[in-house]
Parts: sequence; C-alpha cells; structure tokens
Amino acid sequence: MSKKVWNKEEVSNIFAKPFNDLLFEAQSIHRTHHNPNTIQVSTLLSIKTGACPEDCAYCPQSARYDTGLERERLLSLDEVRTAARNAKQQGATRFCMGAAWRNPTDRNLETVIKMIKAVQSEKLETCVTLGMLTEKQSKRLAEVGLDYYNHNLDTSPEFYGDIITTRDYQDRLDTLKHVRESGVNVCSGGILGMGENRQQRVGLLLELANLDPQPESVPINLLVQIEGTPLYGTDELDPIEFVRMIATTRILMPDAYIRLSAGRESMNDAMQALCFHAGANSVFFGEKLLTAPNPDIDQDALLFERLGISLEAQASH
Ligand code: SAM
Ligand code: DTB
Ligand code: SF4
Repeated sequence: MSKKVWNKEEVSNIFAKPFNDLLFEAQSIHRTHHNPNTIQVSTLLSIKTGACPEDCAYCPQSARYDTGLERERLLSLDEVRTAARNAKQQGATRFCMGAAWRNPTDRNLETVIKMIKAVQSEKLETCVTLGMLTEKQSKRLAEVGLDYYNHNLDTSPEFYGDIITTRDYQDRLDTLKHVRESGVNVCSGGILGMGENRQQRVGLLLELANLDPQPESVPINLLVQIEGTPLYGTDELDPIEFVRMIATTRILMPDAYIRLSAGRESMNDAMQALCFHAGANSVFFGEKLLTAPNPDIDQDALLFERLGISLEAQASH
C-alpha cells in the first residue's frame, strides 16, 4: 500500500477542529496504537556544552549569545557511565547524549561511540544528537548499534530562516535521510512558542508526517526562554494551541512516540495531563534537559501516579 501524503489543507483542517473533536480523535487513534496508560522515559546528558558555532535563535549554547553558560569540555567515559547508571535506576529506558556541535568530526564520532558502548553495557537504549551527519558517519553509528539519532527540523521551511541562518532546511533533511538509510531509528520534531503562526506549525507537521517512513520518535518542545538569546521575551504561546499541536501530531503519526520535551517546567499539571490525553507518550526525566531545568523526578512520579500512568518497562537487552 502506498503511503498517504498529507497536504496543507488536510492538516490545517485537523488542527482547527473543535477542541473536543480533535482530542477525541487523537485519543481514539492513540489507544489503537499504544497503551494509553504508559509512558516511555528518556534521560538527557549534555556531553559537550556551549561554544557552538551555529546561530539557532532559541539556543543557550550558541557562542554568539551571552547567556552566562559555562563552556565545558567533552565529558569523560566515567562521567557518562555514572549518569547512565543513575538514569537507569530512576526508570529511564533510553539515554540520550547531546553535543553542542554543528557536526561531529570523525575523531569526535569515535569518542562518542565509546560513550554509546558504555551506555549499551548499562542495558539502556541509546540516542545521540550531535548535529549534521554524513552518510559515512551514520553508517558507522548504525554499525555500533545506536538505537536513535535525534535531529530536529525545528519549524516549518517558511519560518526556518527567521531562526537559523548558519545551516539550511535541506541540510537537516539530508542528515535525516542519511540516518534513515543507515538503519538507525529517526527522532525528529520541533519547537513551538518561537513566534511562529498556526500555518507554520502546520508546515512543520507536514514535513515530519510526509517523511517516508515517518520518524519513530517526535519530540515537541515548548521554547524554554533563555535570557541573552534573541528569542528571549517572545510572546508566550497559548497552551491550548500547544495541546492542539500534540493532538494533530498524534493523528498524523499514529505509530510514533510523541515526546513532551523541553518546556514542561513552565507547564502546569493540567496542561501536561491534556498533552498526555492528546497522545503524548514520552517525556525526559531528570532535573536537567541539556542545560535548562526540567521538573524533578519526585514531582513527575507524583503526577504520573495521580494520572494512573506507569512507566514503560525497561528494555531487556
Ligand atoms: N547541536 C545539535 C543540533 O542542534 O542538532 C544537537 C543539540 S541541540 C541543543 C538539540 C535540540 O534542542 C535543538 O534542535 C532544539 O530543537 C532543542 N532546543 C535547544 N534549545 C532549546 C530551547 N531553548 N527550548 C526548546 N528546545 C530547545
Ligand atoms: C529535543 O527535541 N529536545 C531535547 C533533545 N531533543 C536533545 C533538548 C532540549 C534542550 C532544551 C534546552 C537546554 O536544555 O539547553
Ligand atoms: Fe548549536 Fe545545536 Fe544549539 Fe544550534 S541547537 S546553537 S546547533 S547546540
């Protein structure tokens, strides 16, 4: 069967449905493809922080903005191992390592591969986000058994140039193609609350949903506003609009894990509960994302208990 190709009008119509219809449809699809009462948990670790040459207007790690962030050297294998053990103990099934690079050098990649192997031996799924990858680098990651590569499209092609000028949309699509063709699972999503309009949110979803095959994992981030970045002071997004985004993502990509990613610190419990009802079924666990704060584990555990949500079982490999 050939894959459905979504068009702008169809996606806009779903996004704009009456809220109750939208949530009902999203929840109905969600429960035919996933257990509605479990959530997958990943933990993030920044293995190389700050001093990034790129100019992503949201990012505290860009060298171009004074955000007060300390530049850090690449973490040691021991530091990675300790963090992975903690994550596992706290219930994470996947460990995601991020580096503030435009792209890794081949030498960087070999260092990260040692880290991936250390995480694998803790019996966790592995994910890395290192910037752009060549075809050869993707194959190398596939060879060592990396489970997921995260590379976000971030926003629609139309709005992209307002946010990043140091690499273009096609570069991102090329990296995703290399990852897909190498056999590593694709994790790709975007950020809301950057001053984009509804059509631009639809534009991001259109790009993601029309990837063939669709990403296995789709992180939807709410901008964490960091003082010193160009997007600091952007008007806050209407929470209802954010929930609509999650529901539309679920309808368009029924099999994907949809991760309620950055920005949970600024959401109240009711908004997060609505996001889970709309089809989000993954979060980042732990006090820190890469550099920005995240709810603490106890607070999340309490929320999940109140919602009757349990954590997806840890991988047996
Ligand atoms: N440097 C690599 C890259 O950009 O591909 C990997 C790390 S980068 C920090 C990973 C993702 O984090 C970005 O693509 C963006 O979607 C997200 N991100 C960064 N800063 C953010 C912020 N302030 N709020 C929300 N999401 C953010
Ligand atoms: C993603 O979409 N969100 C995560 C992960 N992929 C790498 C990163 C969020 C970063 C938030 C800002 C910070 O912690 O510096
Ligand atoms: Fe660098 Fe990634 Fe931040 Fe962009 S999002 S400035 S590439 S660390």
